[in-house]
Amino acid sequence: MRDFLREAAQVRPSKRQLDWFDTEFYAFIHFGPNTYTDREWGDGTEPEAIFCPKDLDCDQWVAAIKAAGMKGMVLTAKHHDGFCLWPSKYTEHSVKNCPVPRDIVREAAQACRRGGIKFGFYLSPWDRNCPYYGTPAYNDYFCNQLTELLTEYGEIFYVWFDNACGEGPGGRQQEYDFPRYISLIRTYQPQAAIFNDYGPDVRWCGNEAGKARHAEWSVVPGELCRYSPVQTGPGPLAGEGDLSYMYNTDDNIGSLSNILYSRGLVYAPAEIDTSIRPGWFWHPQEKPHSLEHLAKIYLSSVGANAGLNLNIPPNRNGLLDQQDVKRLKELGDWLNREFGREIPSSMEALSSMDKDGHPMQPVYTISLNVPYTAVRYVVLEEDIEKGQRIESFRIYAQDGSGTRHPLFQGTCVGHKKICQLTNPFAVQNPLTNDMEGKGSRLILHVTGARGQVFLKRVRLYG
Ligand code: FUL
Repeated sequence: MRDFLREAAQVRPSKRQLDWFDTEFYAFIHFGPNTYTDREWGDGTEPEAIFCPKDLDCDQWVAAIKAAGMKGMVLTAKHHDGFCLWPSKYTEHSVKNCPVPRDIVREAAQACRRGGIKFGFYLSPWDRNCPYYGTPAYNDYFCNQLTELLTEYGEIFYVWFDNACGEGPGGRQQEYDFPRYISLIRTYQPQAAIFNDYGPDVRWCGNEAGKARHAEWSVVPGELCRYSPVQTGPGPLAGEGDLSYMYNTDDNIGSLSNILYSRGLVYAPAEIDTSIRPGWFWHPQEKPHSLEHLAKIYLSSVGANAGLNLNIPPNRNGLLDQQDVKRLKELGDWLNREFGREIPSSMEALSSMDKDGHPMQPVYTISLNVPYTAVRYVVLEEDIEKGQRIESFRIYAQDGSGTRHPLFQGTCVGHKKICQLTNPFAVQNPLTNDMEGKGSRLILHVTGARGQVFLKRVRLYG
C-alpha cells in the first residue's frame, strides 16, 4: 500500500503537459457554415457559397483574446459538417469554393504569431460530408488533412479531438484510428499537446458548464485515459474491482478509494471547455454570459487544477461580436484587479517530522511583509514536475495569542489552487503591532498527502 502511494506520488507530467498547463487560459473559436445556418451541428450538405465572412479580421480576434488575458487560440479547422477552413487538397468542401476564398487557418495562425499568442486547432473526426466516412479509407483521408494542418501552418501548441461519432453521408459510422492520429502529431509537432476524451495529454473534464470537480486530480486510472502512458504498477486492490466502467462524467476519478483498484496510473490533466454564450457557434439571438459568471468559471477551472478553453464565436462578417469583445475586456480587467498585485509575503515550512523522526503532514506559516491588509485570495501551487501529492489542506489565520481561525478547507492543489476567502480576513503584520487586524499570519496545514509535499509557490492577493 505504501509503495503504491509512493508510485502514485511519482506520476509526472511530460514537458508538453507542463507547457500546456502554463498556457492556462486560451480561446476556442467555433466558426464555419453553422455560423450562417444558425445551427450547432451541420449535416454536411451546406453549400460552400453560404460561408462568406466579408470583413474577416483575425487580428481583431487576437486583440480581444489578449485583452481577456488568454494566451492561445484553438480554431475549429473542421467541425462535424466536414467543411474545411483551409483549402485542403483532399476535398472541394472548403473555403476554396466560397465567395471569399481565404485560408482562414493561415490567417488565424499568422494573427496569433503577430500577437504573440499560441495557435492550435480542432479537427473533428466525425465528418458528415466525406464520402469515405465509415470505411477504412476515411482514416487515410483524415490523416492527410491532419498532415496538411501539422506541416503548413507553423508551430502548433494544441490539437483538439472530440469523440463524437455519428453517421456519415453513407449512413455508416467510423472506427477512429486515434493511435495513428496521435503518432502523426508526435512526428510533425512533438511539442503539441493532444486533447481527447481519453487523453493522451489532456482529458475532458466531463461537462461544458465551466466547472472542475471538487477534487480534480491529474493523476487518474489508466482505465479512464487509454491513450496516456501508464506510469505505475497495479494498485493493491487491482483485480478486486473493475474500473473499465469509468467515464469522464464520473464525479470521483482520482481519489485514493478509486486508484487503489486501478491497473496503473497516468498523468492526464483536465481541460474545462465552455462558451462565452449558450452555443458554441454564433447565433443572432444569443448574448454573452455576465462577467460574474465568467469570473466564477475562471476560479473553478484555472483555480482548480485545470486549463480553461473559453469559446468566443465569430459572427457572419468574420468578426467577434462587440458585446463579446466588451465582455472579454471586462474579464481581463477583472483578472488584473484581482491578481495583478501580489501582497508580499514569506513562507516558512515547520518541521514535517515528529520528535521521533516520523514524517508528519506539513504545516507552513505565511507571514505578510507589509502592514495590515486584507487577504482575499490565497493561491497555492505544487511543484507538479515532481508529481501531484496534496490530498487535502486547511488555511487558518493565527492571531497574536496563537489562536487559529479557520479560513478555507480544500482538496487537491496540483498546478494551481485559487482559494477565495469568502470573509476577507484582515491579517496583521506582527512588526507593526497593529491590533486592528485579527491575525498576524496565515497557517497552511496539509492534512492529507501522497508522500512528501513540494510546494512551488504560495501567493496572496488583496
Ligand atoms: C463537441 C461538439 O459536438 C460540439 O459541437 C463542440 O464542438 C464541442 C467543443 O465538442 O463534442
